[in-house]
Amino acid sequence: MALRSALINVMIAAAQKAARNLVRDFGEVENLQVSRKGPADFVSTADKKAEQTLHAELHRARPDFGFIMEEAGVIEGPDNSNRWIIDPLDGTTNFLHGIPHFAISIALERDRDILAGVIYEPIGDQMFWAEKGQGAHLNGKRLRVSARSRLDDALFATGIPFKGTENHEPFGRQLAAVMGECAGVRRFGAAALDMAYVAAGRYEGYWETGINAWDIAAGVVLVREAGGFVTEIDGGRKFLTRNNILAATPDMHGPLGDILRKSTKARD
Ligand code: LIP
Repeated sequence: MALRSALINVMIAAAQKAARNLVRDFGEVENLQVSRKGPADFVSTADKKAEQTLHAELHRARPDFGFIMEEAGVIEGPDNSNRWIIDPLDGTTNFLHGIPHFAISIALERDRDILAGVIYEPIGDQMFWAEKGQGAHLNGKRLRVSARSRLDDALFATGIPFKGTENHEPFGRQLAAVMGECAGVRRFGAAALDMAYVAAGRYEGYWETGINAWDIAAGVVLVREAGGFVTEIDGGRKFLTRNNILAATPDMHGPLGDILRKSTKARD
């Protein structure tokens, strides 16, 4: 069993506390599916409640740290080198539709670098965590990215843009290019879990455009500590602010990036 630092213990305890209500609320969502209005308002309240729990727990443990959260936005703290980056419910659309694939994602950013990350998938009780220099873990098990080295065998994950988001047409070209080269492409609907699955060796890579920092921040340290590479699709390092990401094994990061970049140039 890996020895967890005090920091990781704080993050895990906060995630577990917020998850208890989220799981209860997920049970309610199933009852609300049949109503005409649907469970949308209920889910948005569940999301906010989870965020408030995470904020309260993490603030109590580290009162000086700042926050960036999906619902409440930025809260500055007196210590401006440390901030929590939080998605209280990643995979909201899945949750809303009664699909048990969602997670709580908590990252600690220190001096603009992601130092630690926890991604908790409460239905399957999968606690993914990583800390810089301490490895990536799933519950008690150490994680390594996949060793599959052939594109033909590679399974990738992505996010499909939807109504109200951009990049629909370029995404169509990216998908067409990638699907012709690999064993499959999955869209499971929770970016944090897509990243955690790359760290766990389940996918060889994941890419998405139009993505927010809170969806991917914890996954960055997980993938890196499991031996993978994380960049923007063009290879840049500003994935937390430029809304696009490419996370993959060392063998697949280059080939997947090449395919994605070529498909973007194809129109020009
Ligand atoms: C969602 C992601 C999903 C992505 C969406 C969205 P939310 O996060 O995890 O995979 O495609 O763009 O960002 O809104 O459920 O926290």
